[in-house]
Amino acid sequence: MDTAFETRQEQARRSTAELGAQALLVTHLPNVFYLCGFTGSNAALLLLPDSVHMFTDSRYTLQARQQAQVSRVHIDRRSVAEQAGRVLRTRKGGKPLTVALESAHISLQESSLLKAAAGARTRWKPAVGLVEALREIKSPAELQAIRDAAKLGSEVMAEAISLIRPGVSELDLAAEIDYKMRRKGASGPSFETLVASGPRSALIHGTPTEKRLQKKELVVLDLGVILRHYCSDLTRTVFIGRAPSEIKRWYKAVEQAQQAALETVRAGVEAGQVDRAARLVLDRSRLGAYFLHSTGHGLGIEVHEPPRLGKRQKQKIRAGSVITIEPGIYIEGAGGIRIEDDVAVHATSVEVLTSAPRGLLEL
Ligand SMILES: [Mn+2]
Repeated sequence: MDTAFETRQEQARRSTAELGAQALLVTHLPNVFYLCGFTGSNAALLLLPDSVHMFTDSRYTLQARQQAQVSRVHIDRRSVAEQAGRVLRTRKGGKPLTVALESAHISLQESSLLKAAAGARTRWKPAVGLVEALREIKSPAELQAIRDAAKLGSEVMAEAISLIRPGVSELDLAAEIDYKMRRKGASGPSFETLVASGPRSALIHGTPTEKRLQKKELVVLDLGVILRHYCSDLTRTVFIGRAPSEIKRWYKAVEQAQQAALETVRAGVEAGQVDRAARLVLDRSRLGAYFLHSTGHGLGIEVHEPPRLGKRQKQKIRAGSVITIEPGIYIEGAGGIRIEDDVAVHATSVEVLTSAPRGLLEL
């Protein structure tokens, strides 16, 4: 077995024991991938004290054999939860077993099937964020994948900005962005590419429409790529034409808020402190009321994963984590401005992974 997966499975067993359980049922696909390398769209992983079982269906017979670093792959028509329940029911030994279950990642129906199939000899304990906590600390290979994804995303951003001109539709621009990332080797976008122009830029998740870009408008581009299974996430805001002084003032405030957060983030600092550093700058510019989301989030196999950089988050930023720093303001009728970069937090330093220019671009 690949030692990276062996190590992760051992760590997951340790966290499971700390929870007071002897086994872990993993139903969140990014966690299945993290623990055994399988990338199929239907799977569950059962980590028992001395074996690891993965459940999927016949579409993945060959792929599971190639990818899954487990003791045994089960291919069956039944749902993966039911399959896991049956393995638990038929296991040897008479003692009851407590199984930690990813309760945030199983449907009510699957959960009923699982519990019925496992029978009374199995007890259940909710496990929330157990594997995610392990995923927070990236290995050198994981960090390199995110670094490369961030570099690729930055290149795509530079090319996308060069395509901005009046008359181009948001959908056209988004399609070019997605095409370019694939041509550069990405397996796809890490989330639906956002292009939002004019008043639409005030929509925090402004999915592209047929609206055409016009002179004297803000344009927010938010894009991310998946490369070797790891995500990047990058946002830039540009103005078409010479920006009025009010837009310049707003932009400067967001830029300074991001700078303040970047100067605050380091290993051991409370996540909330990073958020508050950005918020304080916007509050002082009387723009705090327009900053409607948290300052950032973890980045890895998923584009949004722990830690969350919200104002009340007491959790400490850990060395080895990769996070986004992305303050923004959204003013109804006028538009929105967001600047987002990805950073890797090392023991004694912080590395900015994205490289597109941060200042206001007036095109
Ligand atoms: Mn983001």
